[in-house]
Amino acid sequence: MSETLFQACGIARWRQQDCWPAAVLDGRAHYDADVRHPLATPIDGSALGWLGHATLSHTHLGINSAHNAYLSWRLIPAPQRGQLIACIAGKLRARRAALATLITLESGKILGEAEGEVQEWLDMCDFAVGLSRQLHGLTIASERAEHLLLEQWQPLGVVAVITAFNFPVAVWAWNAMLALVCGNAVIWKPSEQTPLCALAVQALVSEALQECQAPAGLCQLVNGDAATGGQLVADPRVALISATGSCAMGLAVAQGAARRLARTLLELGGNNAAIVTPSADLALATRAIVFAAAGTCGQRCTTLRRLIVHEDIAPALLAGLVNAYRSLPIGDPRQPGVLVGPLISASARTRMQAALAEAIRDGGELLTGDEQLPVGASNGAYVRPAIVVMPAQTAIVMRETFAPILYVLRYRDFSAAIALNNAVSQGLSSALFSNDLRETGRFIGPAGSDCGLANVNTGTSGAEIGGAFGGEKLTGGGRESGSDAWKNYMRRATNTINAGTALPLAQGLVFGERP
Ligand code: UN1
Repeated sequence: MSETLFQACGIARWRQQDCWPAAVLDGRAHYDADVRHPLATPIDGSALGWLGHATLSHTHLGINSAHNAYLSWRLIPAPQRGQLIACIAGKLRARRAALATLITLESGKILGEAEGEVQEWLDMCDFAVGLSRQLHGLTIASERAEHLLLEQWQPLGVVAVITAFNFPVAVWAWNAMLALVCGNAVIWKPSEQTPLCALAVQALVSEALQECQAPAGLCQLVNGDAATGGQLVADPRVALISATGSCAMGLAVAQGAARRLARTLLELGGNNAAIVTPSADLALATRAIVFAAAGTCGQRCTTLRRLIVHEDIAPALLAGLVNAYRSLPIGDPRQPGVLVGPLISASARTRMQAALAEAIRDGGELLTGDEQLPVGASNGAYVRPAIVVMPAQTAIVMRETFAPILYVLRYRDFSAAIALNNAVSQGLSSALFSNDLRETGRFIGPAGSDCGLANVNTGTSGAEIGGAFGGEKLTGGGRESGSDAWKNYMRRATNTINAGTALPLAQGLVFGERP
């Protein structure tokens, strides 16, 4: 097993008789001898040990201790809280190569993309440290003499973070770096498919907490399942549930949270489209489409799934794309030069094949992508990314299949292209390839793309952390990472302060004696 890697990531000490912890609470590992499931790398199916399962009492203890940590952490001035993030960033810089290798081993994404994911955490650290001196409210002109009207942002409480396998580190970092700097504690339920990345993150953060003499309970980790998520959602001490994953999971979280009117921050499925118009730079569009549709083996929430191309340029664009797809280096994601690694599991490959079969039944023409690829003698779920030309936007096109399938739709009129873009129930990301100012204006205008991300001449995936990230409709409406997403992790208090000796009432109200 990858002993040296586990040591470099600070997690080797946590493995007991081939079993990884069910939870890490207050920096200490907890095990569950009764329930455990096997872990394997998607690269070739080789074993990575066993994972314990967080019990009800692990999660209960984790929330309790996180809540206690929050009670003291909220009193620490925000710029000092920022110093904890700076310390985390320092440790991460020293461990970046090891962590990227672990991300590749556990999620199957290529090393370059895993390095990008670590960079995304570092970027979030920079952003959060800067933010620690800028958690600003407003002063508002009061209608009353000698009165001050203020808005302040206060820490919220315990933030539960639920993440998916495809970004096993970065999406936690979006949430945790902001939550901590805003004065909160975090309890994390990572994907059951990528617990080792979560343990490596936890090991690093535990060291930083100790070094900065911050409460050990500020970051808790529970390796559980949907029931664990349900427990986090139901617990009244959890102030915010931030969840990333499928629309079905998000609906369950939202319904559970609604029962106690808890706050949610949801980043769910996408069914992202790119429109390519006759004025587009086709060479640039082709490169962007290949990265967005085939990168990460089609397993980003921002992956390009629908290509809406003007019928006059469709033959030229598709010829270039098919060429590029046929020469995509697919294989072991650790090898330099490889651009497409395996799908996360054999069942993901089965779902991809079922979607392709349905598309073909609907009259789709498969241009590339019907082979299963044996890579060496391995057990990985390697596939060639698929392109399917569809006669219409049928049910399968409207659904998100978490695999590299690009459905092609042709259009004649630009309004029809925008209508196709907006016709799906998700609203995460979208792109326009055009050199026409009027088309661009319409696409990013009020009657244009209805998505949270609307890009021009760049693909649907690979957002920077500086902007707010998230989408509309079944994508859940949440906004994470940059811009003012930090406000999700704080509560707003409006303060009216009377600095005078009279008691004027708002709206000029007279109650009893005249002033
Ligand atoms: C995700 O797939 O859940 O914009 C997040 C991107 C990445 C984040 C993706 N920065 O593709």
